[in-house]
Amino acid sequence: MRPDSHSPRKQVKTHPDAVGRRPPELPAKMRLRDGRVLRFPAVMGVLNVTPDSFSDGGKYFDPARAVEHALEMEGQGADIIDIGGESSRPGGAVSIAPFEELRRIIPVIKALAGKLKIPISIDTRKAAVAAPALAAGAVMINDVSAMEHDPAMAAVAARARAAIVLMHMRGGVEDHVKFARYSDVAREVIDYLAARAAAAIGAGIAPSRIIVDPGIGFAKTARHNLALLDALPRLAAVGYPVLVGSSRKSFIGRIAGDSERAIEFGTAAADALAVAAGASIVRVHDPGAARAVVRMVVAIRGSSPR
Ligand code: PMM
Repeated sequence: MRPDSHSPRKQVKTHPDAVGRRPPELPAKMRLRDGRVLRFPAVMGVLNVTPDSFSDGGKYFDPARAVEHALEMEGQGADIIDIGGESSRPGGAVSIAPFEELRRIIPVIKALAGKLKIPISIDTRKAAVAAPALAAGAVMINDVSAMEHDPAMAAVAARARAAIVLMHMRGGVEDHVKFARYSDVAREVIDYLAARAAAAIGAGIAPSRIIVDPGIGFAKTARHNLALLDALPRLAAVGYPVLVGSSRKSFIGRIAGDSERAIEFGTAAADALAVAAGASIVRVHDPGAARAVVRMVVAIRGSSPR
């Protein structure tokens, strides 16, 4: 048996510069508030407990199905599960009240907190949803509004010592499509995220718990998404772990082809280049594929003599 054939996860070492352009000063891991450690590059599995998300809307709206799917994603190699109760589907998302969002996600988080070995992230823009989700077992907040939608979010994150994803978008989840106008999209997004990270630190959130995300598909055309993916090394150089969510988004279908298979391979290609360019987390619908992608990138980047 080849020495590396039985335990690939253990065998892959993330030397500080083992992933090529990944800036050496970027953290190789994040310690979460419950003491668990999230090692980078990490795979975040998407669990949309919604009737209307764009790629899996309705599939996991039933709590039992949602729990089953999260466990399935853990088995496929996810390092973290991101649970969302409100869709942000471009051009048609409907904002919902916090009580409805809570009704969708709390039973799922409670059921999973005792079953999953990996951490749970809550995808919400609302402090009134984030706080009960953290109390139910989540350890990370994924806020697609970078804490701008709800001014109370920063205090909730700081008090709970939760990790927080600050994502770039313009407008709200209902109407961001019409704000896709930039003169230099990479510069504007990078400056925005640096400013939001500074605001988070000002509100008492530890720098070591901040993750930034260029918001692929949110107030972005296909051209903007590509420019941002190409500029990831510059975003990573700001110094915070970068999360990238390209998975199955419409620009991939437009470029790679719109068959299921083309979208799957297009997603894998985008994720591979993102990890090679310094992304610390890829947010995906197919953690099995993303796990293989991450292993390959880490192995290739770590193989060159330096
Ligand atoms: N994309 C979606 C929802 N939440 N959160 C972050 N941090 N980054 C993303 O790119 C992102 C997100 C929309 O995609 P989905 O409907 O497949 O969840």
